[in-house]
Amino acid sequence: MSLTVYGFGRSRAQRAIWAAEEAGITYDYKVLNPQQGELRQPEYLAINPGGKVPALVHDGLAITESPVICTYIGEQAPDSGLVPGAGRARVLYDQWMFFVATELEQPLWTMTKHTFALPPKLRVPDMLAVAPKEFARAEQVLAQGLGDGPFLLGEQFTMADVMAGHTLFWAKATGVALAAENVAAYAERLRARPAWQRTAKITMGG
Ligand SMILES: N[C@@H](CCC(=O)N[C@@H](CS)C(=O)NCC(=O)O)C(=O)O
Repeated sequence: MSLTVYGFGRSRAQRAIWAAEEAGITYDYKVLNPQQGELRQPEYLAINPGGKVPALVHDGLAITESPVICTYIGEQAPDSGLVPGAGRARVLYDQWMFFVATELEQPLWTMTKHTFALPPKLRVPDMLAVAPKEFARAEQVLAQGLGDGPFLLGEQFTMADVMAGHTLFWAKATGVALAAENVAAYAERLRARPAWQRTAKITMGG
């Protein structure tokens, strides 16, 4: 049975689509419209009680949280190397997956929320002074771990690069410049990947 990814345009669901494109697996993409309340419909809440995207359904199993979805997709293509098997490489992979979700992404999410995602009366302007500093600190850690790369785990591209790449594209879209030269070059290297180019077309039409 094929996989179904739920998402919309420029969202974390792009990570799931990018992952599926890298893995070369067959999937359906169901586009939901948040403006029309489609994330809050009972049918969707039964898949993701949080009413967020991405969600993945495969063989009756509903999965949420983009890093977990990327790993699950990579494991459908076990010979791809997209997800390392148990051992040291897997520990480093897990470390980067968590780092992106909890350290690198959070300041960007804070900026997004306090710029437009939250209703105006809940926005706290001071957050916009703190978040870029937090991002810069996390970017330094990424820069140090990446070194000469070309990828986070060295020569092997993995789903950790999907998570990191998408988050760096998000930074650029938010107007946050990448201070570290190796991180900026890494982001452009990832942007040029055919699987990301296809993802951009599928999710944003270009
Ligand atoms: N931790 C979740 C975050 C998911 C998330 O916040 N998704 C946003 C889009 S990027 C969403 O669906 N927002 C709609 C809403 O909050 O109503 C993940 O990484 O998958």
